[in-house]
Amino acid sequence: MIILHDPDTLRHEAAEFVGAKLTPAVESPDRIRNITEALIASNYKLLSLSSTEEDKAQTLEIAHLTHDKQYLHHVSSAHSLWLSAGIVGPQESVLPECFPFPHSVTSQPGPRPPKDVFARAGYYAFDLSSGIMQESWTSIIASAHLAARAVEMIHVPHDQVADAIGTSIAPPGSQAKGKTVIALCRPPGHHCDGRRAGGYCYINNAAVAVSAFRAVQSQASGQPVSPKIAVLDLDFHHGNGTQEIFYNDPDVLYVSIHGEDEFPYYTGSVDERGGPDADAVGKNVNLPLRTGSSFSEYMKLLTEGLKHIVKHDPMFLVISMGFDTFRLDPLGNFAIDTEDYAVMARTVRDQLADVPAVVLLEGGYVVEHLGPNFLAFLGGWDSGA
Ligand code: OKP
Ligand code: ZN
Repeated sequence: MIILHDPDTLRHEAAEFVGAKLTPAVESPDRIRNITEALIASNYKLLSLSSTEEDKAQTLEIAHLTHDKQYLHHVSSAHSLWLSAGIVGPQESVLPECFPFPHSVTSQPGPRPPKDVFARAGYYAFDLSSGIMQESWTSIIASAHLAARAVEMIHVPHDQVADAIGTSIAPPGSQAKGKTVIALCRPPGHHCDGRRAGGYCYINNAAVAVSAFRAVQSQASGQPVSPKIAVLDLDFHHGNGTQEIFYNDPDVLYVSIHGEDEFPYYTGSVDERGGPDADAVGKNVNLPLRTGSSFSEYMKLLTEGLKHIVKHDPMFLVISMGFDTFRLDPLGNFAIDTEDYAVMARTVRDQLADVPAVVLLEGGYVVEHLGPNFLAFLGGWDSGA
């Protein structure tokens, strides 16, 4: 098992609106610090990467496969625009002023983004928890790069991994069955739908992993191929962005277990099943769970979700792993404890032991419990079949 980290993911420190107050975002760099400290203390080997300009350019290219070009340009440039206009300071965040009116018969946001810099902040976001400060883009692209690199690592013999850092993709035959690479992504990705930031997400890292896997497989085959892939979203919140990006894609099964009627509020119901193409219907599986649910209730849904994934027979698995399902999380409300993450991980691994997997960090907001919860997950994963 390889665990990837990039110190650049710690640079982003945005503000968000909570009720009437502008405060430091709950999604903080201390989250990653707590995990890396716990990993080092437990003698896990962390691969600390730092992306080159070429890595960043390649990552952006992969992100463009599922994200609007002008959207990404906005995320990367909005802060410097606002800074030179004197609207924000370096540490202050670009945040929306006005959102498009999605159901109005008279307003037509249309495909063309507005010229006004304030209007654009609203056009390219769906909430007030995805501020952009001076160093946000550095972390956003580093986070997406970790997802892409995790996929490349799947294809590299793990005993040669030290040599592999910085080298290109290994030949396809070297892909061992069921390898796992874990990426300490930050900011998270699953709420970003390709043209809107939201819920602390700016680039959908799971979508980047899917695109990267397709690229590697296509390169290996010498022609575009579309292998079957599954995304299992275990964050407390529904991954509306990942759902939207792959909604009509029959090759990508999206399965999510999440808090019912919780953020992002307007998605995540069982009747969102994929489509409209007939072969994509059934390739989106939402498993909402009531407030206060216990781990045994959670496990029933996990078992059901895993059945769908096994039936899909994926060649590759992406896990959007959030630890905000933890009992003390300020943004979640399930009754899940540290040791349960070992059971959760082992259960997934037992069903899908032969499928290469990347695990991408999404949420989880009780900083001092993140390390222990992460370690429990890794322990369970390693003990699986
Ligand atoms: C992101 B992920 C804070 C409101 C925060 C956004 C929640 C984003 C969750 N009082 N609203 O799925 O962990
Ligand atoms: Zn979450």
